Amino acid sequence: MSPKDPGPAISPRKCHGGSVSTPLESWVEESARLTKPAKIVWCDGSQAEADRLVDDMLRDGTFIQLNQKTFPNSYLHRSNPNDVARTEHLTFICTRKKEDAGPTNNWMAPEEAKDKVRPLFDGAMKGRTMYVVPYILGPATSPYSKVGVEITDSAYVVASMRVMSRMGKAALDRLGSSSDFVPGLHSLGDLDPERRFILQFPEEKLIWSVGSGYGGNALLGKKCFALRIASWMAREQGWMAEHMLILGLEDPTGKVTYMAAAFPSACGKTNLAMMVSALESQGYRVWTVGDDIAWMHVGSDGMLRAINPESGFFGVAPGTNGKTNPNVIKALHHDSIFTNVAMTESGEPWWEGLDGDPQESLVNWKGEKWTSSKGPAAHPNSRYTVPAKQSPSISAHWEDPEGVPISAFIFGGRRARVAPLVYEARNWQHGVFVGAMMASETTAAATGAVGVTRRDPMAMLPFCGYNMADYFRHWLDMGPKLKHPPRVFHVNWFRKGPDGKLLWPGYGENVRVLKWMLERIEGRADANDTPIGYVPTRASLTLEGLSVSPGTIEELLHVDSNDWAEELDATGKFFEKFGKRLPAEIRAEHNALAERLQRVSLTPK
Ligand code: SAT
Ligand code: MN
Repeated sequence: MSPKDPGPAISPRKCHGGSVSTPLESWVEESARLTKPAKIVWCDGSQAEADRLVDDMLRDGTFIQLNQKTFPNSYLHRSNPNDVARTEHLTFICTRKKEDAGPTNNWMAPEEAKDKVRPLFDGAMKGRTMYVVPYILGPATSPYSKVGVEITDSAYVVASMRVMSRMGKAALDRLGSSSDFVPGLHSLGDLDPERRFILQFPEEKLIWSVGSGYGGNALLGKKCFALRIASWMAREQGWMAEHMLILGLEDPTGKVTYMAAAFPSACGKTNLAMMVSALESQGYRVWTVGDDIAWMHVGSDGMLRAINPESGFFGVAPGTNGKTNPNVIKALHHDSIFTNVAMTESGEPWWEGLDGDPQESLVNWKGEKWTSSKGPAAHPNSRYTVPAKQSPSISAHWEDPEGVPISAFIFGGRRARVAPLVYEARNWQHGVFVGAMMASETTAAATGAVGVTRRDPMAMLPFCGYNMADYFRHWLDMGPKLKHPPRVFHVNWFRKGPDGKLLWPGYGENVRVLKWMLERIEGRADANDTPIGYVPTRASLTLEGLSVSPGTIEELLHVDSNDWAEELDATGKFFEKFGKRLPAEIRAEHNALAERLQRVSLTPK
């Protein structure tokens, strides 16, 4: 360190009296030696601290004030235009053995990864503030919650972590002088994609992220910890960390049945979790527990118990409006952060699909005066960040320490063809296979081509912190540990007709499908036994008040043997990647489906 650069004053915090450093203090010290910040701030999560951060960010342009009458305490952040989505090709699982990361993850050996990326952290925080952000994933009093600490030089990340997790003093209190936390070192670096790396070290439960300030790359509690590191922990410890929303479906008697649903990023998890039910007048309501991630343990009652590790929603803005998600529209009118949306003349956030046509007076997501030649005004992956408790749909049980009991798993994705509106798996093992063969068309949530169908088992392809063959094994093993394993369903809201139009209206009408699931769970709804599983009979669906023709319903429920034979082929090729590590049960289910399809195609019509 040069004489001009005395380095930061360490240990501004004396919470444990003695002079021996806690593991947290040692790690902060070590990180400061590497990144050489001008100053270190330990975040306590208080309102005063948040206000100071906002002032700083308004001053340096990181935050732009929105209309404080209609959007009090809400701000717009514009990320670097080269840094607007997760970068899966720059995301690595760093395990000692390559096979432990598996064929679907990018891999680097831990020491090689550190040698490569350490120089990018060296001096990266010179002249910047290093924030130490302690956070709890999960309700503060839950035995299932876990502590993480993110070190970052981005004030936007701090403000976002304050919404998305229980950040600050509560986390330090829970941690005490223990070493039981997941450290995550983050620096914006120079934001050059050539020098951007998102590294997970699951064996030592460590995260390094450099070169991106965006969402899942930078809010390390989210995908890096709550999914990649946690999925590894969950297998070690016998629980599940899944890319799932959690909702409660209330029936006319007031009974609430909880369901968890895995869809890939930007496929409608937030909207489903926060749905205003089209059957509300019949007594069916949806309550939100979580919109993105579920941590689930075997409860003492033999049910799978789910907590939401997060405390906010980081949702896709485009397409969100008073019809598609009225609850979030109500929630985001205060204390919210908007990222890469457009802004109206009166300083309100705007995005495609909000309402009306874009006005010429808009400023687009890059801060330029918008014209139609400039493409969408809001980036397709622009986001709102909203505290969960602000949603009118938030469940009274969303912070229950024991979690809510899960009665159904729902898998789904965007499929223009093949997958029917809904079907139910035959049993747990078949359900795991249904999840394992999931596929979806890619979205703007990650960089790369949009609309390409890819296999995305359990919507975990970008988030599983270990070999997916072992992940399937873990899933198979979890079922028998449960007295009441969740029933497994698959949905597809995105099936299209020959004219290319969506067949199903979606959004609030999706409650009709949830109601069918509930009635299956209760043994009351009919289904046809098809090669792929149980598909509703037309009569078993509640369709009153819906203007969808009987022909369209038939199309929605149709199981086409040829399409499925192709699907089976594609799945088979995907499974081949895992070689001998693929559990025999998955192979057996694959063969059984092939046989059932064969039988149907041989049956005279
Ligand atoms: O940017 S995030 O990874 O948090 C959003 C998503 O892709 O689900
Ligand atoms: Mn997600």
